[in-house]
Amino acid sequence: MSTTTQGWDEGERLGIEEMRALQLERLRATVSRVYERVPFYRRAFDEAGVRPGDCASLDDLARFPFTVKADLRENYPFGLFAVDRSQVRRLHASSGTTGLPTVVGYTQADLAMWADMVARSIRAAGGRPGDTVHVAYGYGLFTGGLGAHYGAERLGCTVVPASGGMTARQVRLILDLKPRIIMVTPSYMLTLLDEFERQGVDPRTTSLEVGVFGAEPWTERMRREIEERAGIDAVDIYGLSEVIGPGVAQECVETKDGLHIWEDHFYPEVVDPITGEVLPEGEPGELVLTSLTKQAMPVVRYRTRDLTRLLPGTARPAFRRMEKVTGRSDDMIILRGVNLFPTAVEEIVLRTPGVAPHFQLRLTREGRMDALTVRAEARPDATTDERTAAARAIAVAMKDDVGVSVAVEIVDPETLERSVGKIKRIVDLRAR
Ligand code: DLL
Repeated sequence: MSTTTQGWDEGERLGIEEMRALQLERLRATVSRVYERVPFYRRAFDEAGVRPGDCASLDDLARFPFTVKADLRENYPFGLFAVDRSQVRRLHASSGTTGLPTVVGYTQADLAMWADMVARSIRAAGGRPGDTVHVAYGYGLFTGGLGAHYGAERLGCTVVPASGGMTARQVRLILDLKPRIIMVTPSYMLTLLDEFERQGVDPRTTSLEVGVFGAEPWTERMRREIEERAGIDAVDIYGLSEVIGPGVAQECVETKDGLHIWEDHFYPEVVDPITGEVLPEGEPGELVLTSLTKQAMPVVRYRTRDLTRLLPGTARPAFRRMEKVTGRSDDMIILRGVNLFPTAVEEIVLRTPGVAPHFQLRLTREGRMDALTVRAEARPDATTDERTAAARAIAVAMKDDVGVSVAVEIVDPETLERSVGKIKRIVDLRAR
């Protein structure tokens, strides 16, 4: 099977026809590989009545069954691996929001491909060899820190492996080591900006020029806030541990128009989240990804639950784009008939003075009615009056813009539960 030790810029030279041919070759190798080596896939393909040989065109992929997160859990920890354990060089795990973690593995070649894709991503974000990159994604089982780290090194950058937390120290490191690029969750970037301001430093005056933000959904409004307050270009990076980690798709700094999917390694489809039917380009639905070159843990038609749509390539014409992720299909709340995504609440919280854009949605049931409480963190300097006004403003906007009546609680800064820098957006207490 082909790997990418040739380099991160390899696939960027392909035209669309060459890309499709390469994808088909790699896809066929992948479905054969998993059928031969992973009992889970053999069973799933047999049950669906498909054989690797049935994959004669890229469209034939639609005949193959989906893989879902529960399949990883049921085969915990190593059941989906396609190589001998001795070939596995690294494990990562995602805590997930419920139950068992999911474990993913990488061979040496997988790690090289991953570093290539993150290097390509940083380059598309405007990074260059010789730049210093401050990595504030968490290091550890989460793929963010180490994924960003090896990609930046692969591109030829100097890495500051800051990891998450210790906000005051992060600010000190940025001021002293003068990185040009920061890689961090967008919500933690806002915390860093608050800290700069608390220390009396105008964040616009630092050495930072580019932020590569991902691991959680964020909006155009959040981009504007970060770009204005930090005086940087803010671009989006997407990925998930089941597929590789960060570096599946990246927004290009010159266009900022959605994320180019690195299709020479990750084949995208968008499907109807309910029927599973493949949707045409441009239609919104759930992103499904198939790895094309992974060895240790290939995935075929993995249902990401992330909602987006596919668009033609722009800055990198051979790679289709995915629109900024608007939410997850399992994050959608239906509250008294109104479909609601956390990103809609984010828009409101962001424009409300006195609160930080750190919020959580708590669903409860009162009698037979579902009730939603928006809990948002106050800004560190907000007065009691400002907190009261913010609560009122959020409730009014939720009613006027989204169409639902909610309760609002303004909580103290840094009090909402966080895991690897991501706030758990939805706490659903209805079933209890
Ligand atoms: O969050 C990998 C990553 C690290 C991506 C650093 C980007 C930067 P997981 O912990 O497995 O992996 O979580 C994957 O996070 O299915 C999305 O729901 C969400 N997500 C990741 N990137 C974005 C993004 C990492 N740019 C899950 N926009 C995914 C929206 C994102 N959601």
